[in-house]
Amino acid sequence: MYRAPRIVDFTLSQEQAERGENVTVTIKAFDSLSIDSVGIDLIAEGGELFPLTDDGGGYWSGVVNIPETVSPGDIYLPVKVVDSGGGWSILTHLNLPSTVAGVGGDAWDAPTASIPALLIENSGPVISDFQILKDGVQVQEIIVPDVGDGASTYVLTVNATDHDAITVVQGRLRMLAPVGQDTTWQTMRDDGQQGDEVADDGVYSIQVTVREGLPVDSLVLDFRGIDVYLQSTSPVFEATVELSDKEVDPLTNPTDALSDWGSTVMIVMIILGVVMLGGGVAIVVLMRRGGSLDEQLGLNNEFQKQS
Ligand SMILES: [Ca+2]
Ligand SMILES: [Ca+2]
Repeated sequence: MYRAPRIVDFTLSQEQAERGENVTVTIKAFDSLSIDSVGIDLIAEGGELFPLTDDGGGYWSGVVNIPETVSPGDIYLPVKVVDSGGGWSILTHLNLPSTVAGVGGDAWDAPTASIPALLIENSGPVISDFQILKDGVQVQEIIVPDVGDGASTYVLTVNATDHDAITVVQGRLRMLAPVGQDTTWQTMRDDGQQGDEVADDGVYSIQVTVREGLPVDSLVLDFRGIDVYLQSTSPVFEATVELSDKEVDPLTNPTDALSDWGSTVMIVMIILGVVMLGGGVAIVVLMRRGGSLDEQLGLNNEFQKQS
């Protein structure tokens, strides 16, 4: 009588795993014929068939890489057992020993049990790479407009990734939020609209209006994402923003300096040039009059009188 292959023992190296993680599986297979191969078949889960190697004594073991496509929660790793007669089974249950027929027996009293489940862990979206953009160009700080100059607009962006679909990405924007919403989570967008440069690229953006005369301060903004299983980024991602009343610093931002400060730099250079030219003329005159340059300049007159 032909009997399908079955498994009588199944152990996992761990009870839970992240997607992308490796888990070691050891199985004892049983068949009335010899067993050709044993593998963990995750093709239906969007993964592949992970072959196990024959350790002898009916045991087979190997490493399974948990596919990114698996949903979080408890899963059973399906075991594919192929025997030398070409029969095969995909199993998620164990045949427990029978008091009548022993291990692997098919007797009326042989109970079955589920193999141990593996808990696929879920975490909230990973937030990274906070950026401040002004007119599409990355900047290091936010300049608060002087009173009377009107508000100015910046775009804040973060990158968000998750194994699962992301439902929403939000920022808690303190003084940069609309009035009265300092601690409200504001929804960011990834639809290519209103300051978001590229739709669906995982870079989430939000436009902020910087009101004139805001206090110059350092702000800690919070960002989080929530995935389709309602798992939230924990702890929240913090980004520090400097609010400044300084104009563009020509040393740290040479491109802006050329456009915004070109005329000022030119005036400074002209003044410097005049001073240096004047200095040069004075030194020539002093040297012609003879004597030590220090003496002529009056630098050590006091010292000479004492000696
Ligand atoms: Ca997730
Ligand atoms: Ca985007």
